[in-house]
Amino acid sequence: MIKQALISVSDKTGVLDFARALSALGVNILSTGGTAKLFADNGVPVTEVADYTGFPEMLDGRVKTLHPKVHGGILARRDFPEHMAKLVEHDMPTIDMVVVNLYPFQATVAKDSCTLEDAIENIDIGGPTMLRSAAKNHKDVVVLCDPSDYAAVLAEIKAADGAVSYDTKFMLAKKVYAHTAQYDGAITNYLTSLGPTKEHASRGAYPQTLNVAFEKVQDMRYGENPHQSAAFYRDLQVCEGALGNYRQLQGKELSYNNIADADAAWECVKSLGGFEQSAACVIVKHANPCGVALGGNAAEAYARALQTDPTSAFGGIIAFNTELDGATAEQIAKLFVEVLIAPSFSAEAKHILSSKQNVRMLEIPLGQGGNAMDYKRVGGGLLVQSPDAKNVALGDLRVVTKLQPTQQQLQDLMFAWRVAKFVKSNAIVFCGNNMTLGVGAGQMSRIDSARIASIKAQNAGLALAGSVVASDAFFPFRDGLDVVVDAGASCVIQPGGSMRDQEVIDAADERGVVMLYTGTRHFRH
Ligand code: 93A
Repeated sequence: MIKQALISVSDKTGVLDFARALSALGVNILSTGGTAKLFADNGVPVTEVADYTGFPEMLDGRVKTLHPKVHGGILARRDFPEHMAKLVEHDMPTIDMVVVNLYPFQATVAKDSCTLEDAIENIDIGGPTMLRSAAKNHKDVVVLCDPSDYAAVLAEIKAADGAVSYDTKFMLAKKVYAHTAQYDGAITNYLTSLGPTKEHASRGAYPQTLNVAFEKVQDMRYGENPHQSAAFYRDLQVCEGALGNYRQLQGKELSYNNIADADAAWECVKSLGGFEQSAACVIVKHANPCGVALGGNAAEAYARALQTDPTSAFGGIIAFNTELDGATAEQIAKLFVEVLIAPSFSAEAKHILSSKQNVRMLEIPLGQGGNAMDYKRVGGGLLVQSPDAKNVALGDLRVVTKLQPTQQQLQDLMFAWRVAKFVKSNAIVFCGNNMTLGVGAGQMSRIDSARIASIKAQNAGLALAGSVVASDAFFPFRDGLDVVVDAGASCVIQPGGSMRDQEVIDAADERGVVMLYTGTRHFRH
């Protein structure tokens, strides 16, 4: 039975209605300054914690709820007679519900103007202490740290005549420890990213101790291979357009490899904005694009992407940057596909694909932004880097040959370069007319990637004469360039930066092709 609740929140979303409902159920409400004022101003009966404890809020609010009468009321074991006797002896009624959310530390340090003083003042002490007390005693205390739980808990209280089930209380307690751990993690990340003294405080450095928090989305049947176990965790700070925000509309359970491949396809297709043709389609197999194309609409983009490597596309993952419509769905339904990804699926597409119940359909908003950090696990450690978010612009390109590119070549070069960024190194990507013609991926030597890309184009019956080609890193020797020119390329884009750049430029001039430097490399491992 909940007789008394302590409510102290920085984020006041939904709290007034919640308190009003609790009060109507006869619950006595205790609150700190700002929260108490909100309730009093809106006619919800409330007792200030300061009046309750007989101790004023002091030290600019640093000490508000840190009082035995608060923590005794929360922590006393209701099934221990000695505990309950102590409460009576010291006039400490039980506190049966704690509703707290914390000073906005993460939002404060995210601001560029944040000083160390600002950050420190936003380290909440009393709030986490109450949350941890209540969560420890969750058998008898309901603890809420997330406004999105108010409605369900209220419904349960109403349905069960003032009681909340053990399962709910346990779930809420687990949530609290995850929350306070994350909060302390954010404080540690911030403080240990600063220099050794306040004077040396610098922003943006990688913290000495890195705390990252992810929440589980699902367990998986198995990992990369059937003998490995696996689960998918979502970044707690997931940005809108990231894979972690997927909504599965139909299909079998996602596997570990599905998610890894879906991420590669989605990141690639998202980067294909800003071209004359606005629809883009990316087909991925084993984390590499095996067909990428632009089109006037989704169906055209798909048909062209499929041409690059129809053999590899079998069992692939297909992503679109535009709504997947009925006409496209009809074409896709002819192929064996593992996963389809799009910002939306038309009603007709959903209907057509419902006959292929195994196909996993993921809807993801086409939002901006990306991961703040890239992580890569290595034996006994973690590599952390900023993501490869750089998109080379036309103005960044430098022509290094005597021959100049045409407008059409420039457009194709930009497209090829965007795609090459998502192909595992060494990446060689032949393109023409806004579609991939041959993709060489993941070889240990660049010349082998070049040979493979040209063989793949040949296998697909796609001519490379007059094509453009992108190389994700420089050609160390002229031999790689000779291979792509022999295959038919007339225009080459690469970062430059080799000791033998001049040898490669001379070779390009000798072979009568155009070559441009991006000045940016896109290794992907
Ligand atoms: O400064 S504190 O660390 N000291 C406290 O004793 C304390 N008690 C509650 N911060 C404290 N709180 C926090 O105040 C809560 O976690 C909540 O975020 C905030 C609510 O303050 P108000 O009701 O005045 O808006």
